[in-house]
Amino acid sequence: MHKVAFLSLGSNIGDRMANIITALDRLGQVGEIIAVSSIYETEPVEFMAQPWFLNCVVKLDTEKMPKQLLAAILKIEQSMGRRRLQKKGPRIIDIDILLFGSAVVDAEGLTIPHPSLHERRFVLEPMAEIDANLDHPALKRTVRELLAELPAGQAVRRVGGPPIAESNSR
Ligand code: PH2
Ligand code: MG
Ligand code: MG
Repeated sequence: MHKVAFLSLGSNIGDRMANIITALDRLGQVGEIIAVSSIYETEPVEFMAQPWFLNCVVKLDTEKMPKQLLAAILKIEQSMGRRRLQKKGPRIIDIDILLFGSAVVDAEGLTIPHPSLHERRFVLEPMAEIDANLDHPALKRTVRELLAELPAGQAVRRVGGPPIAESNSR
């Protein structure tokens, strides 16, 4: 069964743009990429003492179940050399599941919607670009509303259009 997932990609180590492009390429093997947001350069949040990130959001059509999708994502992160040293700290690549259809999942190691989605400008801005009317299945607010309710701060600036063509084949 096809499901539509929204994923957040982030990198703040090495060639950040190349890392995002590699991750997008590998995600194209996990499902069909329906949409990619622009690339944003974003101020680190939550753990501030680290370099600025490049972030984007991807809309992915997948036949995987949430836990299978998570396993595939972790494999991509590992294949790109990610080492988990500092929680919320610098990373070559981070791929997070934001939404999975309208599913609400609270399992060991996997919470959907992503628990910080609604507090992060680096997630909401690119998401709004893809679909501002999208509903947060637990908060019952659209992405546009969540963005409007964010306190000021968290610098994000668009630095380029979507880095790959959409609708990659599997
Ligand atoms: N990821 C984090 C913590 N802080 N800040 C920005 N700007 N972008 C991120 O991707 C990010 C972050 C933990 O995953
Ligand atoms: Mg993350
Ligand atoms: Mg992560």
